[in-house]
Amino acid sequence: MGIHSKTDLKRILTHFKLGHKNFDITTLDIGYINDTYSLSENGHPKYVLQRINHTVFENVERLMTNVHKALKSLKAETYSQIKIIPSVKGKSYLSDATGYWRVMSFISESTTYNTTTNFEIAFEAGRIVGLFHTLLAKEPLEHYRDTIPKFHNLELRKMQFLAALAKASTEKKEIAQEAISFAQEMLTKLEVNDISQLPKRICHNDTKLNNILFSKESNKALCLIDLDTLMPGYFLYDFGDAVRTIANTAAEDEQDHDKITFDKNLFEAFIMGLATNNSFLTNEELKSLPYGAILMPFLHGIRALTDYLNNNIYYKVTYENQNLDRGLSLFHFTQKAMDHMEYMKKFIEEKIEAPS
Ligand code: GN1
Ligand code: MG
Repeated sequence: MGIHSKTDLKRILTHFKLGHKNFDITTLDIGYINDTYSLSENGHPKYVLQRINHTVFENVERLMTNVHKALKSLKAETYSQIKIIPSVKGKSYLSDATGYWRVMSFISESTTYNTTTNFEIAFEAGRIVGLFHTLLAKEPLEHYRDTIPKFHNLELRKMQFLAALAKASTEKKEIAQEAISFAQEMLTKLEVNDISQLPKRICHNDTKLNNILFSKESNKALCLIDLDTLMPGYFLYDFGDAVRTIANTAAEDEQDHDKITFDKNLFEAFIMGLATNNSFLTNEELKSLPYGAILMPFLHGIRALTDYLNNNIYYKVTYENQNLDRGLSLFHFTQKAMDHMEYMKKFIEEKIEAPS
């Protein structure tokens, strides 16, 4: 069992409106932030129990309100609905001495992929990310609150990186030398881009491939999961996060950099899937997409590097230098994406219909 005992977890479950509480509880080793458990019946997962990281998400009430609102609009024949199971007090989460907890339905016969080499999966990922945005396109932005202010803000991540660098030990700085130089070089390059004129939309803000559910049987994408960071943002964020995990067939913390790819065929399949949605992006947004494919891996890389320099205070790590490995690997992909900038621009122009 993970960091919570079975007795604790069973006790938590008594506070939720579940028909019975006799589930087999297993730890799901997913994500770097929350603690996640699967609740199964006769070997079939039925629900997901999660402890929300309250240090990262300071206002859980706000977060759950965003999720509730979005779920009301995320309804379509080809989009599976995740249900939030209320607490016996009728709330969308439970807060007690052990933290903030929620229970969600598990979509049967569904699965996730950390990476893929399957074009059908890449295509489906594009289709569902586009569908998600199409369904949320008319949401009034003012109805949603920021769950993590300035989450994908380059200036904030730069300040946090510089603060960590100023405090880091000489030894750490030496070990991370290559990553630190790359970050500094890239910051100068990226800072000149002003995206503030782009339209804001309700974004998922963590559209990595393993936050998309797929049908085990048909490979169809079913829906997006992990709506914790759902809040206003720019479409290029969701685009970039998807591309960094689809065009790259290696793990996010891959240490063998020869394995890191910018696979054009997978990228193209993703774009073709995205293009099946009616055009919902402005011309300016379409032009900004290649930048998103550079910005997002870079932002995740600099955040991982910052956490390494800070002695791993934010992300869960399974070994001491994992944040550094993630940083280096993400920077490697950033470079690959930069090398494909013109190519991405051309392919997107050709395949995604601009608004008339
Ligand atoms: C974190 O825990 P998880 O995997 O949902 C992070 C994301 C990163 C991701 C992997 C709130 O998400 O931004 O994409 O790790 N979430 C938060 O790099 O920081
Ligand atoms: Mg997440």
